[in-house]
Amino acid sequence: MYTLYSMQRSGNSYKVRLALARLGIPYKLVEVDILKGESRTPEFLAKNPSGQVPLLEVAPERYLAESNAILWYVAGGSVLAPEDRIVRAEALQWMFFEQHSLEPNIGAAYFWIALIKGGRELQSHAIEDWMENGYRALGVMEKHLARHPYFVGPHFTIADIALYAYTHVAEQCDFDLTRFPAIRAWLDRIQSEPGYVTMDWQPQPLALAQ
Ligand SMILES: N[C@@H](CCC(=O)N[C@@H](CS)C(=O)NCC(=O)O)C(=O)O
Repeated sequence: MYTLYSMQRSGNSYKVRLALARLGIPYKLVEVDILKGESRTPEFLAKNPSGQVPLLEVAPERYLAESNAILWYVAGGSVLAPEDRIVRAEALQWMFFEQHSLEPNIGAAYFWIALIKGGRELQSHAIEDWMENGYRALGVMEKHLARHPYFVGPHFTIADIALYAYTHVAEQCDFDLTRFPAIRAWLDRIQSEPGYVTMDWQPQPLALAQ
């Protein structure tokens, strides 16, 4: 059984919980509080030298980091992971976009504004850039979603999961989504997907690590 090292309020960790829930894959969940430095202990760094969650133990002592790589691994062979060469490349295109245009801006704003007490004041110099670049990323997504129901092909895939994680909390960190109707409709579509779970959801207690 997989062991997922995750933090409940981390969007990157939520991607993996959402995919595992949708696929009905059981796993052990280990909560790592990055705010208490739990991802920077020698024990954790031995598992993931980047000192970050999510981290998936795929087999004893074999660890996989990077949320989007984990999504490809857990969803491999399922309907969530496109196999057709061009569709797969399109999924990768959006997942790279998520990592370089969305997560560093909306993810950073979410972390400092929604999770860290006093974070808004501490990061006042950076917030303007995050807002400007975050809105630019939302604009790109809006254009695509105005013409397509999902990011890749006609179905929900891991590309949607990757982009959903931080977009669905954007309003918690000052982004106004009222001017992005296609994004809002897509958020609603994802929430009505079978197996959808919220960011607060955890697997059944039996699956929780001791
Ligand atoms: N590119 C990585 C980013 C992972 C990441 O930034 N994780 C954050 C939580 S969302 C973390 O663990 N931060 C703790 C730290 O850097 O010390 C991914 O997609 O998994």
